[in-house]
Amino acid sequence: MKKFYITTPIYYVNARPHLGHLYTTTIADLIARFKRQRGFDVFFLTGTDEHGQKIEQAANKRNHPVKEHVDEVVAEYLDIFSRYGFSNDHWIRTTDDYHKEAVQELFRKANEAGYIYKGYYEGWFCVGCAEFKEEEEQGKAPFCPLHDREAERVSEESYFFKLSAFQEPLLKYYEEHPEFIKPESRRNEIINFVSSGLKDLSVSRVSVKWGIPVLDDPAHTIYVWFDALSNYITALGWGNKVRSGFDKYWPADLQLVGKDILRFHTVYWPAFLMAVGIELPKTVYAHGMWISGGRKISKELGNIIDPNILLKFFSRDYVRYFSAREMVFGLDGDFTYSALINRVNSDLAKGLGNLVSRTLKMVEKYCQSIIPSAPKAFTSPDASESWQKTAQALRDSTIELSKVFELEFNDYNFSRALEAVWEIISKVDKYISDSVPWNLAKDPSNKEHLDTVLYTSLEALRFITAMLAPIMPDSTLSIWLQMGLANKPNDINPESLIWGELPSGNKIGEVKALFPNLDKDKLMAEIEEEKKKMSDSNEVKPAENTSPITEVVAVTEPVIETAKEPIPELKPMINIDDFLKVDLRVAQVLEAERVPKADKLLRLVLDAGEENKRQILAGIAQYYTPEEMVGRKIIIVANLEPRKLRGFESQGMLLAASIGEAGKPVVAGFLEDVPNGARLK
Ligand code: ME8
Repeated sequence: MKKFYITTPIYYVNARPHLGHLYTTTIADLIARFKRQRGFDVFFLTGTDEHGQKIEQAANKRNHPVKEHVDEVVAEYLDIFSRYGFSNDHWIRTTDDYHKEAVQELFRKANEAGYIYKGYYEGWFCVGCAEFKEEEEQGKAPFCPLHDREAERVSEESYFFKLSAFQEPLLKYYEEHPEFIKPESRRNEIINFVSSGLKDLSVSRVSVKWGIPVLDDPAHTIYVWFDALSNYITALGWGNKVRSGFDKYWPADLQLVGKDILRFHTVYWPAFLMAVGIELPKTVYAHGMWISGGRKISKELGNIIDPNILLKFFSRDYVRYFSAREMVFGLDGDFTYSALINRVNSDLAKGLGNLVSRTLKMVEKYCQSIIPSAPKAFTSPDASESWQKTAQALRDSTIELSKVFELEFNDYNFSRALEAVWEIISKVDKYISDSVPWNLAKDPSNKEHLDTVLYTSLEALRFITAMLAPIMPDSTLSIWLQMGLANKPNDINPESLIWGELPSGNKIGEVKALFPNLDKDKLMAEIEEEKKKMSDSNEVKPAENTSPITEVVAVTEPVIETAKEPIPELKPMINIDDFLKVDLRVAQVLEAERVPKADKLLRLVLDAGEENKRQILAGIAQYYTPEEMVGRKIIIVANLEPRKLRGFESQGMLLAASIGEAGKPVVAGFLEDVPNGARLK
């Protein structure tokens, strides 16, 4: 049996879970179910990252003992995740004894192999990122745009990991294993980062008490990322006897991460593994970020979307479907409740739900709830009536599109995979409407034709339902039961479905409405009300507002920061010809980096659909990290005369809203996917 080991990041317990954590776990769950359905022996791991200064600080702010604090937040994660019905095989906590023991062993082995030495660290540390930061201006604390604050000065004795020794081996590995970092744009970003040089990494802290002590030198606690990354092997029993499965499941087949933590997973993590001679994971895939009000949804920025609210108003299948369909995997996506409601109404209520109910109701009405026998169109070589040909054409395109679904899903293009399924749905809908079965039913001599229409539609529905099972496990099970089918759609491998094997003679189950149309205005008002209630009575308050880690607050949607600002004066009128001179284009950020000695500038390398890449310099570095920008689709003025800034040529200009007196930029983008190079007019 083929195995598939899939992991999510383990989440920090400094604050409550939010949509972002739910998203990565949802996508991992879709993939785990998809693989299980296709016969893989899957191991799906998720869990919590519980050590380090950030957690210690969050507990202190609440005046809670740290262990009590982490237990409370973990309980909340477990509660939410179980209500979402995730199918993970294990939940790792880095405070579990087996994990601690194994991390010490990994540290010891890396030391034994000569990759760890003792030294003195003098520099800057961002507690939010749990990352040491480069000093950009001498003596000045680097500013972390992700956490909206300055890094802290650290000077203490520390163990160092010889990361510098891995620059060449890593570059060689990336070269030889192009599938190691996905998507491609991120791979380039990491290759550039590593090519520009790697410094040794401080991997212990004496000033942080909440961590795993170094064996034989317990004054030092192990750096939280060394501790956290190891979870992917300790959960399988590496370095301990409590867990098992390392020989069976390692190396991981897919490690899903948000793009915010890709560097840790594709530079530090493989270097740690290389140091102790453990095989590297096959693929690390970085997905994009959910954005709200123009910024990444994050507990630090206080613009989170609460999974409790989602689950109160939307079924988990809705959230799963929306996660897979709305966000182009790998790119950022804007989250709004309004878009979620629109998706449910258009794709589920009007689309899938309507097709299921109209088909089954006809079987109820015209066939006394019994599935008709397989028509000649599919059993006899000489079925040559035009309506038989139409049924065969629908069969062929269903089979064709289910292959597209497989290919796209296997490539993690979930939205495109779902588009293929919805293409089948609209074809079946059209087929039913064009065949006018309610007219056929008026004349008994049309029985064979009528049965063909119903059987063909049901058969397409069987294919659709099996394909959608990993994405919407609850609704597909319900459709399956309504169709009177045995087994569960989860247990059916869609690749082995054979058209025409829908068992005839079966009685269909009770026909129930699956996806009632949502009353948007009413629902939006109720959500607003609930958000207010939740922010008034937040039970678990892992971090308080005074903390540098801002407390979780529900946001009104979208956050319009400009609401109370004076609107800038209108510029003099131009005519359409003036406007048409400006060539605005869609471009995707392939690479992004800070410009040395320029606080405000990011250098962006863009794909604007042209033969050559473009480079532009954008004054957004105080508000956007390079990681946040890579992968985003932006709008540029493509025909602006090039100019030189800090020694680099800028070949165009990025469009952004300018907010407040400080002119804070909010980069313009799109809610839908758009091709690079498309013109705006
Ligand atoms: O980084 N959109 O934990 P974390 C989509 N403990 N996904 C998001 C998101 C958003 N706006 N915000 C968060 C840590 N995520 C470390 C990881 S792994 C060894 C240690 C998701 O609680 C996304 O997967 O900050 C991101 O990488 C992760 O949550 C960060 O979670």
